[in-house]
Amino acid sequence: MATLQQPHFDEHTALIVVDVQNDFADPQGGLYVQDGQTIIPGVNQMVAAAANAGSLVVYTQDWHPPLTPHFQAYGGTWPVHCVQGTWGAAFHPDLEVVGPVVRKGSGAEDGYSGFTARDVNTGSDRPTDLDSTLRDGGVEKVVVVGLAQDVCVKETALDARRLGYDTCVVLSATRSVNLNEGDFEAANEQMRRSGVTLLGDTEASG
Ligand code: VGL
Ligand code: ZN
Repeated sequence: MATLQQPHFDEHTALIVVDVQNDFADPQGGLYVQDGQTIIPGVNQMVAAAANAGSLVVYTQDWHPPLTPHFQAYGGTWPVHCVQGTWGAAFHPDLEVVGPVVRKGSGAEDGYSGFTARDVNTGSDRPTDLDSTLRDGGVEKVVVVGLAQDVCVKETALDARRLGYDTCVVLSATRSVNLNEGDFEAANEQMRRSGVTLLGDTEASG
């Protein structure tokens, strides 16, 4: 039985919706995350709750060039996904989009976290607009949901902690890729150790 644990939203809190795009959330997507589409009603409920409470709602969008070392064909880890301007990179049509969008991974980088872009050749990080968008909005606390729990949700939550935000992930509104067995549990452990609060039903996200 899924427990419904809703985070608290107020004007110092932001909801970060990570990569709810067709390639991750549609079974026909290039990097479909098992059951990815099933989080969307819960995410939309949180979007509504956040908007009602005056919380900023920010979206990240994985946004790759067709040729990137992020993809298997060019030395990376992943099948082709979220190529700029394609159907797969578009937000899932059921997702309520009511706030600013931060695109990531658009250069020669992995771009897992919504806060940073990492160049895969040099390993150096540069910031996206996300941190300044939150700071300009007076945000101190972030709630992170979306896809995938063990990749971009995790990296975004870890960066949020590193940057000093009180950070919570609602696991029932995430799903994991599980490239390797146990990635879901390992991601939870890493987030917990870094001071990220985990809410929601963990079983439903395995
Ligand atoms: C993601 C793998 C590659 C994600 C993005 O959004 O979690 N995963 N690129
Ligand atoms: Zn990607």
